[in-house]
Amino acid sequence: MYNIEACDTAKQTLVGLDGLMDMVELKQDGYLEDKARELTERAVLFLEEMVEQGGYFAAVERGMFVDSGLFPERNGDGIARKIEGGIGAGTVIKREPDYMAPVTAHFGRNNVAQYGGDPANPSALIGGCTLENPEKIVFIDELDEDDNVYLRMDAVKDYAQPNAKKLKPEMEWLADGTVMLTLCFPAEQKIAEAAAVECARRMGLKDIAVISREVLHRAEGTRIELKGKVDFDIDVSSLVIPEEPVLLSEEALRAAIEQKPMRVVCGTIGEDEHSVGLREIIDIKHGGIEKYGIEVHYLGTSVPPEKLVGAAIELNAGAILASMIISHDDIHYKNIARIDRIAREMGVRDKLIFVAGGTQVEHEAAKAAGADAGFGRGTHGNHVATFLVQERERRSE
Ligand code: B12
Repeated sequence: MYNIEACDTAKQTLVGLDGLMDMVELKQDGYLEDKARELTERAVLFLEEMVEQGGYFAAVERGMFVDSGLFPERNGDGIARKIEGGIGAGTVIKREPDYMAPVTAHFGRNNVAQYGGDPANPSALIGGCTLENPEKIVFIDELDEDDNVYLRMDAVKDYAQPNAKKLKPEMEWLADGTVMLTLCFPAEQKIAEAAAVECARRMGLKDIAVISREVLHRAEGTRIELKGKVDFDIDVSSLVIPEEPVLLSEEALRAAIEQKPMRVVCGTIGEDEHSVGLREIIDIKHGGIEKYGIEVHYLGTSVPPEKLVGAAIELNAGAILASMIISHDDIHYKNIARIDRIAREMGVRDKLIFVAGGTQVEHEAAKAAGADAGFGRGTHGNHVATFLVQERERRSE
């Protein structure tokens, strides 16, 4: 769980580096090209010397590895380990002559003959091993009356899926109640850390522990990640879960557009370069609205609100679709209001269906800001196509 953010960042970078090789070129000459052959020769020399010295372990003992010299030059700073020393020394034990292993899966000599066993069926000597008779396995957990698998599962049975009636956040174990918080303070690290712990305490978290502390630029401050526990449950039946929208069928959508074609203009707005979400909504290959015959004019990314409305007028479009993923300083809702205002000033607001969308766009808030509808995470092309067709119908009534 704690690594999800790291994976997201890696994914974000990967997506962001799309087309990298169109801009960056791997050099065909220069250091790597010149040295590749020479390094291979040095590696061969290195291996030859290892053999001369008596093999891998002898080479390790003599500190041949991690020496910073360019082999065969040596700087004497390699890491050396004694063949007979270290944590593993003395842990490999020679078998006693009377050693016996009467198990089926045993590789090598089972040594059962000395006890009257049959080497072709070694486990027969003990009436079959635990692979053949799993019921012979005695689980350690069951031997511990106070702490075993069944007791642990019983303690959290109300939270276990499927159909758990209660929920608790978790990071480590089922229903451990652990939550993670990221806090940033314009303060030096010690102060920031203490402030973060105090915040978590006031938020009611228990067992608070700081996970990481990252000093940003001095002018910015310190970012703290911490974990803590909540001691309450969420009763699933008390949650307000939005109802699934009723969607028009694919045939109904196609028929509506065929009967009365629709043209839309769209883009990501302001300074927003996040285009993946909008492409999902429009592109035919993602099941976007093009699929139903809607004519889409994609204006690209970071489109100024004026340009979006202007293009809608110029193309005589029936709707504008604006994507806004970035939400700092509520810029998404501010841009919705801007588009609405410009469309009003240009006298076309009532002719245009205005749909806004983005990860943090909420339907009611988008409507309050001036859009006709707002679509958030998990939206698909058919949600938007259904709204467009139904809204057009409603307006013509
Ligand atoms: C990929 C990505 C990028 C890529 C974008 C590549 C591209 N061509 O799109 C790159 C690397 C360029 C990028 C840059 C930045 N990013 Co970024 N990025 C992401 C990331 C990882 C995924 C976004 C994504 O593609 N989601 C998948 C799509 C399918 O989902 P979606 O966007 O929500 O879209 C769905 C719905 O929202 C809806 N929808 C979306 N648009 C529309 C429009 C309409 C009309 C409708 C109806 C529906 C709709 O339908 C879609 C399908 O279901 C998110 C983190 C995350 N996990 O979400 C951060 C994230 C969005 N990025 C973020 C930030 C801060 C940035 C940068 C500012 C980072 C920086 N300091 O440089 C820059 C901004 C660049 C800019 N000027 O826009 C923040 C935004 C925080 C916030 N609160 O605003 C996020 C949340 C990461 C984070 N946790 O901090 N990013």
